[in-house]
Amino acid sequence: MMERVYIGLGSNLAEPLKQLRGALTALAALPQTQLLAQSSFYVSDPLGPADQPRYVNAVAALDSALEPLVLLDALQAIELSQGRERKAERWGPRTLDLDILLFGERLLNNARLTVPHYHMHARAFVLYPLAELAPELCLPDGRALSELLAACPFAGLERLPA
Ligand code: A4P
Ligand code: MG
Repeated sequence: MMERVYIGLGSNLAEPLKQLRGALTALAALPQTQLLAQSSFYVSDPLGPADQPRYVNAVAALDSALEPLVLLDALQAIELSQGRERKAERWGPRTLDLDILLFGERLLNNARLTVPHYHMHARAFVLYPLAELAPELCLPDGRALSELLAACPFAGLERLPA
């Protein structure tokens, strides 16, 4: 069964736009998966340690028949293939971060995967690109994306022209 999946993409090292374009190409090539749409690219200051470059973020919509942990493995393989190093520092700089924001209507909470992504509700660099793809979206808990947006200022985000 195909389920609608939203992926958050982020990068702040090694030419972030190039990293995100490479990641989108890799997402489009995943087995049992279709890349349906991608948002614009958005630039913002880093959340977390301030001594790192600004981020570029985007959101992609997929239809996938992969199981969530199989998809997570595939996303982590893409991160590694694009030079991601996992460091101890929380929220440190990275060439590529791929987060599963939503996986159909599923609520997942195991050692490797929390879905919906734990901080998506309050992050402008997730909510605004997501709204480009699915303005009418509701989260599994019933909250409307429009409601979350109303509580999350656009200030600080810069949408790059297509
Ligand atoms: N994991 C659990 N749930 C998920 C999920 N829904 N999707 C686990 C993906 N992975 C999930 O991730 C650590 C572990 O989370 C994985 O092994 C997986 O099993 P990671 O990518 O190694 O670590 P991380 O990304 O550094 O940690 P975290 O807490 O996910 O960081 P965030 O929340 O992704 O924040 N500022 C701006 N402006 N833009 C950004 O994109 N990103 C971060 C990273 C910090 N500041 C930022 C941005
Ligand atoms: Mg991550």
